[in-house]
Formats: sequence, structure tokens, C-alpha cells
Amino acid sequence: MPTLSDIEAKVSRGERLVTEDALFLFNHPDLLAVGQLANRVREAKHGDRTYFNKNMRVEVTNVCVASCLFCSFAKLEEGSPGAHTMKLEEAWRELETRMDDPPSEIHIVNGLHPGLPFSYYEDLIKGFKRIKPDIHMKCFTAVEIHFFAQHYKMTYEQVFEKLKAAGLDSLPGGGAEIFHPEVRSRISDDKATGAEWLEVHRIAHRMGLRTNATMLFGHIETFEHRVDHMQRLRDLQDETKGFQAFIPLAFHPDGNGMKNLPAPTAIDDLRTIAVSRLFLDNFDHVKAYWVSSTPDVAQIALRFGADDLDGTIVHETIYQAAGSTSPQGLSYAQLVRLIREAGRIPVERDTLYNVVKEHPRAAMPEAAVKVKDRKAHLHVIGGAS
Ligand code: V47
Repeated sequence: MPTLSDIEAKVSRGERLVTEDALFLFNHPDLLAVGQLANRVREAKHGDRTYFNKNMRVEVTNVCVASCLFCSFAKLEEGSPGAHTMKLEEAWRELETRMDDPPSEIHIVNGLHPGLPFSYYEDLIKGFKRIKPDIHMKCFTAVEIHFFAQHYKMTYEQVFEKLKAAGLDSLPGGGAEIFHPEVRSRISDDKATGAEWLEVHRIAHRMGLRTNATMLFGHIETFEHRVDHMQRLRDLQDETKGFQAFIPLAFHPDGNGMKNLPAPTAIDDLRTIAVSRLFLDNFDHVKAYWVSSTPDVAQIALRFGADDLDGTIVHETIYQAAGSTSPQGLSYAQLVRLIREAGRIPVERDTLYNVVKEHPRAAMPEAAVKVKDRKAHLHVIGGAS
């Protein structure tokens, strides 16, 4: 069994952590000590820089043949209450109506719809590019790519060739859940397996597409399953170097097949972010997805290993369906403020982490600035000094 100082020494030497180290950190009662260690790695990689982007989520269909236990979003059949599939024009309108202040990325996640032609997805991407040729299309989880390959009888390579020709630029990290078959067979047994998810990303990387990776935590999995999940990602990243960000996603229980489970606490969220920052030494970025964590916890996570908050999002529906209390979108100014108040430097990025705009850091955390202003104001009106 390692000690915290063994692990600290390893981190100082830049040595890779092993499974036992990660399990020790998951079980360690002193969250602040674990967080501080993760923060050291985060600051060595990025200093105070904290990334976000102007993006927009579009979910074109919630019709899905899979029946994941954690999902509150999917509807089994077209025509059942709440089922919705956008007409292409309806999807494109989402961007057209925002062209006065357009996003730089569209992130699309859908259900696995059995009745659409493959050309629907090609035309969807092409239409967005027609409206804004430089928009970055981050589309379809590996689970969707696997479904396309099976349903339309293509190899993963053929699916990617066609989607790239239509304008696909990168893949989001969804659908990863927990790779270990002990968990996956119980929470999502009728979609891509963990091995298939990883293979889709392997091929995407080989074909020049950058991708992200998620982990859905806080339901029936153990810490061992979480570490196993991260180990598989770290191994693939050693091989391909195609992942950009790791994104732990906190389970939301409302309205799904695991509604009797409690949601993971903020402490679990922060600890998972910290351990992933320490274990995934070959991932450049750890994202605190504010929709899943809430903006408040995501802000704190910027001191526990996370260096990215995702983006403006505008209109999120998967977590809304699962009882999230986070807003559906955040404004650019709200993201900048969250980052500055955490004492970090807000950096607007594009999807591939090219810097769009680096904002000045706050002279001091903004809340402190406000207190100072308030005191000055009180002084002028003759109140407390
Ligand atoms: O794949 C679904 C998860 C994912 C629930 O790549 C749930 O930059 C919690 O993958 N409770 C979609 N999680 C979101 C996603 C994502 C988000 C932000 C950034 C990126 C990126 C990717 O949401 C799904 C699934 O794993 N999910 N239902 C739920 N009840």
C-alpha cells in the first residue's frame, strides 16, 4: 500500500501512477491534499490558464434503440410521447438564428435512431458548414459511429470517410460510461462495448480526428472500475496520442432506470477530477463539465486539477431530462467571470485548443474587488470603513 508522500514523490519526479496509487487517492480522506497534488500537475501543464469555448449543443433526435439504465433523454420509438427528431431545416435554424454572435463549435449527440437514412447525418453536417464554413463540427459519440457502421453496413473507416467528406472535424467523448463489462453489461448492454468504443477512437485518431473521452461515475461502479476505465484510456492514448480532454461526468438520477440511487456528491466530483488529473498523465486537459458538476462545483474544480470548463452550450437537454439544476447555457461573460473569480486566466479556445482570446487575469479574485468597491462606496456615503 503506498502512502501519500510516496505518491507526492512520484508526482514530483514525473513518474507515472499505478492502479494502487489511484485507488489510494480515491480512498484518502483528505480531499484537499489530493486536490493540491492534482493542482500542482494542472499548474505545471497550464499555469493559471483555463480554457472555454463558444459552442452550441444540438441534439437532433432522442429516438434511441438502446435502453441505457442511466438515460432520461431517450425515447424508444418515433411517435411515442416526447420523442422528437428535428427536420434538417429545424436543426440548421439553431445556428442561423445565432449568426450575430456565432459559436465556433457545434457539438452533436443523438439517440440511435433506426429509421433515418445515413444521408440525414451527412446533410446535417453539410448544412451547418454551408451556413458557417469555418464552424467546427464535433459530432457523434463512438456509440453512434458504431451504430452507423452496423446499421448502414459499413466499416468504421467507411463511416468516417463519408462523415469527414461531409465536414466532420472531431469526435466528442460521450458514450464511454464505464468500460468494465461487469458494469457496462448492467447499465448499457445493447450498444457498443467498451472495447468497441475504444476501437472507434483508435480508428478516428488514425484517420486524423482528435477526440475526447468521458467517464460516467457515481452510480453502481466501484473505484476499481473507475481506475480500470482510466487505465484503458491511458493505454490507448500512449498508442495514438489522439485524445484531447478527459471529462468525468457525474451521474444524474432523475427519471431513469437508476432513479433510486443518490447522485454523487460534490466531494466525489472534485476527487474524481483530481485523481483523473493525476492518473491520466498523457492527457493534456481535464474538463470540469459545468452542466454535470454545476457551475459552482466546476469553478472549484479549477483548483482540483481541471483546466477547462467546456463552453456556452446554449441549449442542453440530456442533463435537463435527468434533473440537472444547472442552467441550459452560460453566457461568455459568465464563463469569464467564473474563471476570473477562481483566480485563473480565462482563455477562449477553439475545439483544438488554439487560443482565440486570452483575457487578462483579475487583479485579485473578482469577489474581493467587489468587496473593496462596496467598502469604498460605504465610505463615501458615510457608512463603515
Ligand atoms: O454519453 C447521459 C452522459 C453523455 C446521463 O466531448 C449522463 O467535449 C449523467 O458526452 N447522468 C453526453 N450523465 C455528454 C458528453 C459530453 C459532455 C460534455 C463535453 C463532451 C466533450 C462530451 O452524457 C452521454 C452519457 O455518458 N449521460 N445520461 C445522466 N443521467
